Amino acid sequence: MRNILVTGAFGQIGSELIPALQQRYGAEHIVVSDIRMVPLQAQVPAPVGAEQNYEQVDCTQPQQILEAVRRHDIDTIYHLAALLSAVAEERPHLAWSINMGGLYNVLEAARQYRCRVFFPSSIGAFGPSTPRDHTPQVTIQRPTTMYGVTKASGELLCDYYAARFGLDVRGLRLPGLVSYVAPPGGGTTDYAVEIFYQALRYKHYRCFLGPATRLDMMYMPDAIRAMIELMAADGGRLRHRNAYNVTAMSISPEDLAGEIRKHIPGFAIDYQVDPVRQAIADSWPRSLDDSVAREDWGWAPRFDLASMSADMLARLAQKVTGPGGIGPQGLDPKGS
Ligand code: AKB
Repeated sequence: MRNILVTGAFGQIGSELIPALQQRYGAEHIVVSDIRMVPLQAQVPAPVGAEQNYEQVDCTQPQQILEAVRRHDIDTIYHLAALLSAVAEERPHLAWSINMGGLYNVLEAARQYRCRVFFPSSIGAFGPSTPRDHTPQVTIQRPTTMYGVTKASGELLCDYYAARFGLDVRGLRLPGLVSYVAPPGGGTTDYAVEIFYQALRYKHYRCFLGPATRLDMMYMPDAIRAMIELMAADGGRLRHRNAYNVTAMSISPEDLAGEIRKHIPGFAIDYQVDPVRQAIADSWPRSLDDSVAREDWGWAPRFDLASMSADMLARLAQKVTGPGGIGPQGLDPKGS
């Protein structure tokens, strides 16, 4: 094997993907890249080994990607650098530049150096005219957000590079991801992470989505495993490379609050709906059908709502309230 480049590595996914890749393939084979410097500007501690195998890469700059791929003898790229849905809606031009421009540059580098590529699509690649329940693998995709436009277009661009240039490009339509390691930034599903921090700190959370807003979610360990398993799968069995529906649970804020209350009696949730994020959520599926991923490469989640919540609370308890914990200072006490 040669080496693996991860772009946007200091984000929510990268912070857990990097250690998993290092463990599976050896730290010396994993090249960590982000627009942020390591480790000073990273929001989270840089993954182990990041100092050695680090490249500062702005994906909108084609030369920077080409250089990183050439210098490190890269044969696989996990392209994670992207803006999430809410921030993309605030800054649509920047979102197009980063999400589409970045992907194009990565695919071009992959074409020139014959790399395999992983592309994270999203439930955001669907829109209000998509069937919202048990959303099929192949269905209407007319997203109404800039994030969704970049994800649906990204899937098509990946398919184009696969068909036209024979590139091995694979992707997942990821649901909201819940993680205790690094916070998400600017997504519509971020409430499902914030709620755990605020439950432990204040026994109270003010949610920016309405109580019954049902969306697909997944615990990060399952998501990391899905990415690695998809990239390791026998390519001959993959019928829909860009991109596979995957999910672990379909839940609403009131479901999640009810589950947390089993561990933190007295936990209270109230609602101050953000119209922008609510409109985005209302345009997305309520539940994906991921049976094609299960058939083609054996996908199966290991965490459901109960096991995810128990694990999140146990792991976050130490981080938030334990010795050396970050505590409530500096946080919005209303949890909004
Ligand atoms: C977001 O909310 O923007 C992301 C996603 C579902 O793609 N978490």
